Amino acid sequence: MEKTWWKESVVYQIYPRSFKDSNHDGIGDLNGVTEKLDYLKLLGIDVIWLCPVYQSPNCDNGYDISDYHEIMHDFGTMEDFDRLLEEAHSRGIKIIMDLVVNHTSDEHPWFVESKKSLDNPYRDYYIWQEGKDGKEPNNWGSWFGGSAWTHSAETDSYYLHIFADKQPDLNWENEKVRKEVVKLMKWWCDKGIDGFRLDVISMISKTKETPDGHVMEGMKYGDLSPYVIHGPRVHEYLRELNREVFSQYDVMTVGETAGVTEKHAEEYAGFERNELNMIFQFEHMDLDFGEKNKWNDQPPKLTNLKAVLSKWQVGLHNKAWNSLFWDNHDQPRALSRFGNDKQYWSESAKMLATCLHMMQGTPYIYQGDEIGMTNIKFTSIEQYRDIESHNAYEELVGGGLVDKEQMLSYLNYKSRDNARTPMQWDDSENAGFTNGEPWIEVNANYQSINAAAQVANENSIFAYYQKLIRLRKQHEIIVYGSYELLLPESEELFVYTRTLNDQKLLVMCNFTDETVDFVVPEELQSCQRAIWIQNYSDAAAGNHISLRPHEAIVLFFDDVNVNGRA
Ligand code: TEU
Ligand code: CA
Repeated sequence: MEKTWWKESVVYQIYPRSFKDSNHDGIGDLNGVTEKLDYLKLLGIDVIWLCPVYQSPNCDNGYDISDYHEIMHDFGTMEDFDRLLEEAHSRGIKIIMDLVVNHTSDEHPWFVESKKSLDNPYRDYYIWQEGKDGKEPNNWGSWFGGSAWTHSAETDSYYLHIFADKQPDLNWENEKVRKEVVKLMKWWCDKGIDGFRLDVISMISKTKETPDGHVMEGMKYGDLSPYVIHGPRVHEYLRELNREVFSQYDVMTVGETAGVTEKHAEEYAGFERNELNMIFQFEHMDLDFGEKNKWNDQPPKLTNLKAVLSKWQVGLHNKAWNSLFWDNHDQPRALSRFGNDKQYWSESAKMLATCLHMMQGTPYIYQGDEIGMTNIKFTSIEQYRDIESHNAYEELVGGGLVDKEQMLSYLNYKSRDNARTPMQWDDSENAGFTNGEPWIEVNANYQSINAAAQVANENSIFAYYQKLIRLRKQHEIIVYGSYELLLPESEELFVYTRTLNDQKLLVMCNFTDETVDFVVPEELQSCQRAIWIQNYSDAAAGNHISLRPHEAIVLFFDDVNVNGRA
């Protein structure tokens, strides 16, 4: 397998609005990120994924861009950005930009022009259709609630928006749109950035036909996914971007591709495809979907979680590259979702990190996970800021489909705002995030859960992450070794091996609050071994191991004859 820097990197995702507020207006900003670069250096990460910082009216916190060449006022100026990039580079940290080119803001000048008249030069930059019998062109529902079509009075027609009505979809069929995207991408690359995280890039090509979508029972709108995901020309477009931009610079690209299977992944990110370096798949995030799509409050079964992640590990080996993540700015906190964020707070944070970081792929750490941040318990919809949460509440509670209490329980478990509460830096007021009024409430647990306490403690979750990152840098087996799942039927343990030449890693993770016994596979029992990392202070070294609640142990075996016995 070809060795590349992005395969060997650890990425840290920053949601700038919630990271660090340098001027105390309650909103995190670029200077705040610059201030914390030394913290990130200490953690040991290689790359920052910076969520959108472009000018935006913020209907969706920056995922609605109104100017691709300006920095959002809340976040600072282009000079601040340039300084951040320079300061990051001087510490050996790269920055990849989150870029949203499936849609723009409705306040982007292209859309302002486009909606004016049928013969405006920008008309075909977006996707317009005539209404049907005075109503929307079809029954498609937007992913953020309501119809996916919004009426525009100027021309008495409708524009498509997969997301909010303030996020009109660009028309990639139009060559001019593609040229604009190439141009703006090159502009950022010429500035010296190190790559892109491409927002919903699997949706840029739509089918020509736009029939009604399937309506799930009890729902009002039809499913548009079959017509907008992995559309007929998506790979042609990506190869064009690769030819014109990505291949011209030393950049990494990761595509956000909802709805991918491993087969799709090979198409988007296969080593020989010249499209993207890697993609985000969401199968493990979607396992707890219920009758109301993502709105649910029941965690998935461990066997299902293991089956999905293992399928991706094995499926992409030697063909494409995995992105490893437990959460991001669109997901609840991993520790609250897959671990025990109370009784085994520290153990399960470390266990989850072990389980992820020992797999094959590029690990992504979402801000705050390295200090054990948890979901927030809001008791009223007013405390939420997220447009998706508000729209869902209105649709499900307002529509009489779910009662209030139930919906709050769903939101407590699943809302995106769980990941968007301010980063907890120390135990001072507002967790050291701001001296002003934070744009969203700080989690009340900041007095015990914060970066200062973590950095000061050599047994902290933070210290554990440092060690995981160091191990990855020291041992190729973690990056390049092949993967095999053991005990697929266990609802308690997640155990797998990694193999490179005659070396093996045995990764053992207990996902429960109980002690669970495990026997080291026979072919390894008499091999020389070393404990690489463990989340209890004393791990058992024998062949019969009692894994304590949320215990994780990684054993390394050398001189293993991979075909059989040692
Ligand atoms: O997310 C796309 C996406 O798939 C989301 O709808 C996701 O399923 C949802 O947020 C899960 O709750 C990207 C960005 O990551 C997200 O923040 C944006 O809101 C969205 O695109 C629109 O740009
Ligand atoms: Ca600020």
